[in-house]
Amino acid sequence: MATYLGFDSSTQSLTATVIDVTGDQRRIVFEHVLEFDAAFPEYGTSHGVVISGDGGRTVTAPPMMWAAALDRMAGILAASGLDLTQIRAVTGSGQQHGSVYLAAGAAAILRGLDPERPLVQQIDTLFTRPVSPVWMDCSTSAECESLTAAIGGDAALARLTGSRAYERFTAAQIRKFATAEPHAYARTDRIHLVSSFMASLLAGRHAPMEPGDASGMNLMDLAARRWSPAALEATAPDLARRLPPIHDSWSVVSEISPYWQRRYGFGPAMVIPWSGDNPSSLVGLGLISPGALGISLGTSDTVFGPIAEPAHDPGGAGHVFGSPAGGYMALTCFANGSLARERVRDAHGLDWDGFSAALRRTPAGNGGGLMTPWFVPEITPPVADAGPRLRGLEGADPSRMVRAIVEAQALAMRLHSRWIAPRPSTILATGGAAANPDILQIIADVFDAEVVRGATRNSASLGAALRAYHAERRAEGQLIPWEEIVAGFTAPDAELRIRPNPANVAVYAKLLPEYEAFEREHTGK
Ligand code: ADP
Ligand code: XUL
Repeated sequence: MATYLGFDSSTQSLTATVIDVTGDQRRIVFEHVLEFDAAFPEYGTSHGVVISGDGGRTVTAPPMMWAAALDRMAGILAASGLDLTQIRAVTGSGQQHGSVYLAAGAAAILRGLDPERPLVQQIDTLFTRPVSPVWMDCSTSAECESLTAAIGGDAALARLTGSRAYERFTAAQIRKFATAEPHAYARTDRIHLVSSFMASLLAGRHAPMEPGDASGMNLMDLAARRWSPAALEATAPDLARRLPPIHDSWSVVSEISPYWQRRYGFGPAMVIPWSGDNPSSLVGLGLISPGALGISLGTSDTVFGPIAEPAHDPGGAGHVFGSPAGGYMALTCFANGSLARERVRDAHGLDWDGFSAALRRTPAGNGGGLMTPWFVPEITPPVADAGPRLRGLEGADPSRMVRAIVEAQALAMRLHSRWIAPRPSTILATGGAAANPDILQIIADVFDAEVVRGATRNSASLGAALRAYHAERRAEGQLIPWEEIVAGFTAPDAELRIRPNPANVAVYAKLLPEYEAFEREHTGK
């Protein structure tokens, strides 16, 4: 048997996927999701994070919880009946941008983990900072300004690193920590991303980063795929020695450490560097050739696609990352994704069926009513001052409010993804809310494109399992083209193919410039 394991340590959950590629066999043989809030109530998270009292700007999560989840998931895998000795390679993806701060003793602790005791009992001295700032944090505007000034402006920083400065990106977060807690920073020996932290736990040593997730830091020279000395210098003192090296996405870190082999029965599987959740979804959706477009409706909503050259968003609102399949990917991220939809759903006492019924009951265009979906500070376009803005919806009934949020999100996605793919003919949807065909219909109508859904909603962990397969074969001297790697796994769900409705397409073609003007009116840009 030849099986490969992929994880996705996302905002709200840890997912594991095992694929079997024995002979002509190509199937998913294990898929399991652990929701952080429900499985680990002792960490006190809500939707996987802890939001501070400063207007929701500081958002963190306990890295210990992610480690506990990895340990628990390994136990579930061991109890599943799968033969873990047959897993040849393992990798994963993490929510992007979040950072984990480790002390000098970390390498010895990782190396010496005792298989007789749970992971969390052994790693409490690992951290110099008990919390990790995550992608929802937007408390670092001052740090962004100083980084931008040091590099010579938004355009210069975007040319160098793939993005202008963003609050959630790791450079600004590291700078804030180094300034606010200089003693803890001084004690910090290694700064990991969520992805490279999780890979380090599996490898029993400090794992490298790879270009897919390292490009979400404002620290990597995108063209050279190595740390930019100028960006490091502008961020924090002595940063170079605190960052892991950047290795190819398909390199081999090491064998999975004795802890996992002895405690759970893994064989000597190769650990491959973990990537970010969006780069991993790119692979898990089979988005290999430029022109293809994916939409992930997870905690955040993201629109992304592979691109051949590291082009930049002329509007300055998007990012260019390295693709873990080689080349580059373009991405636009919206903070107000699933949680904003849930806000509207809950405000009107609905469940998802009720939410969907409201979408079916109301006409495209919502009778001219418009909303901006900014329940929390927004990334795209940048809006610091949270609160949805309304036009023609004062006193509207719940159904129109439901339609307003989904239309606003879809219009914003279209508006801010034109630089990636101006007229996509097909969109691959994934993430929790891709379960909802009525939401997907509005996306199809706004983009005038067919929307299909990945065969699994867990495209990031499937992407990781596929990356493990690719890397292990490559390490054994067999270079399999990506089209072949993903074949049989990423064909869209045959049951669901949502075609745009021409009448609605016409309504949204007219509404798009109106929404653009409405957004501008409220952002002043
Ligand atoms: P992440 O990977 O960011 O942790 P997921 O992709 O797992 O998040 O998506 C979780 C979200 O999916 C939940 O917050 C929920 O709002 C949303 N969701 C689940 N089912 C539905 C549905 N039927 N309609 C709309 N949204 C849904
Ligand atoms: C992407 C982003 C989010 C996180 C969490 O830039 O911030 O999509 O990766 O999913």
